[in-house]
Amino acid sequence: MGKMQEILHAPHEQIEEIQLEGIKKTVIACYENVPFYKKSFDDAGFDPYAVKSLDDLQNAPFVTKQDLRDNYPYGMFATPLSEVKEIHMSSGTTGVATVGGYTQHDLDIWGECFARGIEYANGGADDVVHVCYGYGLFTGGLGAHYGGLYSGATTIPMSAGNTERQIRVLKEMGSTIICCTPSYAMHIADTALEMGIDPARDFHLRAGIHGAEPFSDNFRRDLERKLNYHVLDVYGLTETMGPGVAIECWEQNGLHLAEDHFYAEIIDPNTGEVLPDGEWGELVLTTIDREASPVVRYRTRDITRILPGECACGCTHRRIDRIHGRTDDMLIIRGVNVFPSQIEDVMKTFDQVSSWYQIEVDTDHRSLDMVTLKAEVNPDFAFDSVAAVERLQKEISARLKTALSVGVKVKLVEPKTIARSEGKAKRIVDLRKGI
Ligand code: ADP
Ligand code: K
Ligand code: ZN
Repeated sequence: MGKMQEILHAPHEQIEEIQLEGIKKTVIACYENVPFYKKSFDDAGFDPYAVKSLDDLQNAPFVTKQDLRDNYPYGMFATPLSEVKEIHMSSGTTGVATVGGYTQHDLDIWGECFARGIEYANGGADDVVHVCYGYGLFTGGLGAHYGGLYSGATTIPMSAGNTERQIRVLKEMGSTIICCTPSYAMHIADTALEMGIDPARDFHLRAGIHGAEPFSDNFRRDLERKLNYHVLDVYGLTETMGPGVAIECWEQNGLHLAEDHFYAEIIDPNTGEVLPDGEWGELVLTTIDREASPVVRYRTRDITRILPGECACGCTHRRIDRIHGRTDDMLIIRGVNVFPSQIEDVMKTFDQVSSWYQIEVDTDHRSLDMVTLKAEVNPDFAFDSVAAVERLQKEISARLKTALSVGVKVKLVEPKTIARSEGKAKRIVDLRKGI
């Protein structure tokens, strides 16, 4: 059994030992090298030298994205710059970027973690890994790249963009595994079809390792049908490393955390209380062996749960459910909490609409919140019948009202009218003042 197989199948007690040893070192390294942690541990009365069990970590204070921003650029680094090999920054979806540093060891771990996705796809040296996440500060491109190298695969550093060229390379080089955002994979598939290339037949893909943004099961099935491959969801964030913190195995039944590198807790986002397995809440991560940018109890703002029980694949690392949305994506519409995923769940019950949509929030003349869902119809929907369009709009709107308790105006648009993205899709446009 290879080294990776060994760690993926290690008894959970052994993983917990690795976690405890790593966490003890991490909290001390943070305390001794990062003034922010020294102050925050002292203020909270948390003694990093007194950690004796994993539960003791619950006494440590949380760290937030704002804390990382406040310490921009190097304030959170626990190693001198002379040991830092690479820098990445978050894509800044929700504001000022945050910075992560990587020592050689951190880069090695990153490759190893992402390569687990390739391992779950039963991949290795014989695979051609086509990476079309953007290369650069965004962690997607290089994270997948290091994963490809680690697994021994032939790695093609395409980066995002120039979609027609992506399609030629996918076809001609016989790429077997593609890594990019799910929305970009869909755009590649649709563009290929327009070019008269059938990706299900003309590409040679076996698996897609797609993440960096949420996508519905319906979207996944669409992708799998169009590209004739298996989609594995990969999760990660710049603040703890990048893609590879958790990845789905072939079972597609939750994402296995890389538990020997990350310790996960689920908390109630309002009270901070740690929740039992199975309950939905905010994911909190502690790095176990990150050197340059360790985090202790980082609040990811991502909503998920720990899936209880064991996975049929035999991997012993616990699984998180697919990310339900992020607490900062949650829209508060006239006082009601709404997640884009809830809207998506309703949309996927209608065959006539595609997976491309945008949610626009604005205020009306009385300063009340107003939500408009722009959704593309499928190409075979007869857009020329005004009556049919209006009927469908009303139907979707009524279904949304029941599901969300919020009125949503539905505006159906022609196929291909919502902007396609090469990276993360922009699903929400909030035009309200002061937001
Ligand atoms: P930013 O916060 O600027 O988007 P990152 O590029 O680091 O910064 O993105 C990390 C975030 O992307 C995560 O916190 C999560 O919200 C989202 N994300 C990453 N992978 C997934 C995934 N597989 N499913 C859903 N959301 C994801
Ligand atoms: K350096
Ligand atoms: Zn599994």
